[in-house]
Amino acid sequence: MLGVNVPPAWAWFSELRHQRLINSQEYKEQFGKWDVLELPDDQKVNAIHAAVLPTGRILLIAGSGNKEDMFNAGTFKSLVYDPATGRSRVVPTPDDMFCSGHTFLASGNLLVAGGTQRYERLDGAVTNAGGGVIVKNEDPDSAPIPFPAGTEFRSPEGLVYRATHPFTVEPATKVATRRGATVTASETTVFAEAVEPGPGYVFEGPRQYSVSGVPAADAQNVYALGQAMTLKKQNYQGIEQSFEFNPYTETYERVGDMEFKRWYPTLTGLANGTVLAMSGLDGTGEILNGQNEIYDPATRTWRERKDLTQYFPSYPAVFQTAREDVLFYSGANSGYGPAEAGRVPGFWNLENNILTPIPGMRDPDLLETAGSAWAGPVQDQRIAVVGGGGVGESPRSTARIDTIDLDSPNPTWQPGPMLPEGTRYPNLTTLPDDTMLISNGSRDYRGKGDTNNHNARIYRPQTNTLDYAADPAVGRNYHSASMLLPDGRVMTVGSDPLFNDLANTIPGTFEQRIEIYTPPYLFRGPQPQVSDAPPRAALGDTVSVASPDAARIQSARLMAPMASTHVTDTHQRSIALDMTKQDGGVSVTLPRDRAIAPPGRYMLFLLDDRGVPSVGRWIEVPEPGRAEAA
Ligand SMILES: [Cu+2]
Repeated sequence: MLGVNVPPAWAWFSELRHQRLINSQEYKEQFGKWDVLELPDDQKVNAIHAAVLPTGRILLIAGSGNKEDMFNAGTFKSLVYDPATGRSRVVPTPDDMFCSGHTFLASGNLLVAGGTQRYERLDGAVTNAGGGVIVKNEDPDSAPIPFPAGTEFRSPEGLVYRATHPFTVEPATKVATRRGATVTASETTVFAEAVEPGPGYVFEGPRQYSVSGVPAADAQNVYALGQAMTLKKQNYQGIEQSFEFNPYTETYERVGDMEFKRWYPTLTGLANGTVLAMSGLDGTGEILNGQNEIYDPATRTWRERKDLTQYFPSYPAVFQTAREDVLFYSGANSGYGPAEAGRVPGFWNLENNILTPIPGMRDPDLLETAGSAWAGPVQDQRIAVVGGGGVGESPRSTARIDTIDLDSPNPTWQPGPMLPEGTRYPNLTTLPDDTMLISNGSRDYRGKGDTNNHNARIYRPQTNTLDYAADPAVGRNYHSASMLLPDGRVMTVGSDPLFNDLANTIPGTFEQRIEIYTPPYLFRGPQPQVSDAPPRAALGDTVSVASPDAARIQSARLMAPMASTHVTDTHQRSIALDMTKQDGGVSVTLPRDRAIAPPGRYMLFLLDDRGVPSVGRWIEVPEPGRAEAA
């Protein structure tokens, strides 16, 4: 046995040479360095969601972690990890936030919305016919009616289907008109399945059902409609629950439910501090057909924006632009929805709901599982779209990096450099020196056929060029994330391969190792020190930042903490600050515009003449008008 495990001498020698090379100062200064770390067994989580909290700690959310046995057991996990000490703590997780959406609020809380109501059932695994029904209530004067799981829907033929989950039916809406009033029945979509297995319960075409357990007073007004009950594949289903994770108490606080259940939604923070939730699969596994809703942190409630009806595939990458009422959809998304709908990038005007498409990107049919992010400071208004693959389980992927200047009078896609390989699921991390780390990903769907890309590059938006970076040791594809740490390093987590082997025969195991990248800038010399900085600075303010290294400070950036999942992070941004040197430090001026710097917690970095960043100092940018709270 020993003989089998000892590598041939040349392999050992070349490995030794490789180790000496990648650990040499010259190499690290040019390409950076990766270090793998492993948490104790009881602290390992399937890191599907990752966020940098304003305490400097990292929140990793697994929920059920893409493990159906954990889901069935109701075992949901989150971990808070402190990169400064290496300590971690499992925190109670009240619901299955697996494949939820999230973004940071002005308060520093992380809003987490949606997640998993039910795991998918593949073709052949469905025993009882199932489908969505719409429960209607035509009575505007009834109270909301709660129904338990198991509520029965009976067809005219006497076939019975049961609701798999509880639901609540709202009263109809009544709008006064000149001639009296118009009543619109309320609609609640519910998933139901046949009380018995077998094809006898399958049908296509509309049916009206009676609903069990309706209070006598509402009997005439409540009924259900359905289109089909089938034995076909049943998708994952979403939940409406939402939470704010409080980073100071490290607890989830339940807030108002969304109006729609969502699995794979994107949450985008808007300039005014509210949050827009888009897309996702609903409670029946159907992709939401353009129902978008807004979270108001002041009331902790959601409300549908009925005027905003744009449809997107799941986890769409939608960014707040410098124009307050205009969002930009990069076309990148993460995995559900038909090929022909909602795939073209463009500007979405929230005042009139018009989406102005901006075609012209290379490989426009390879945008699923692409990464996208602001390239350079957000004031440049340049978005980069990196890699991506074909729709669904396609083996196709692209090495494309294209950028677009949203501020140009006629925004058009510009070709950038190509990655070394086709790359689905690239992790994009904006660094304080205005470069972007592009790491990991795989050529094929979920790393099939052993196609993880063990490489990384640093993209320079200013010159539209790509630099080589050291190779990560761990391969990462689907369900992976990266984030900029407060000390200027980058942490990568997760990866959920479909298979573990080249022949695609061994089911994949979730990657639980963490890897930390130390960029070249941290090998060029000591980090400049920040000896004092204000905890708070309002938009337009000029504040003093004390530093014993002021003589060599050349720039200052505010970095929004990352909150990444499914290679989608609409919160990540770098904000350039105007800077002048003064006695014993520098003074920096924040932009005036809340579309550039939405209220929130940021990391303030000072960078020296060699591009070496300080350790980030947390600073609060309060909502306009609330600065005096300091
Ligand atoms: Cu997922």
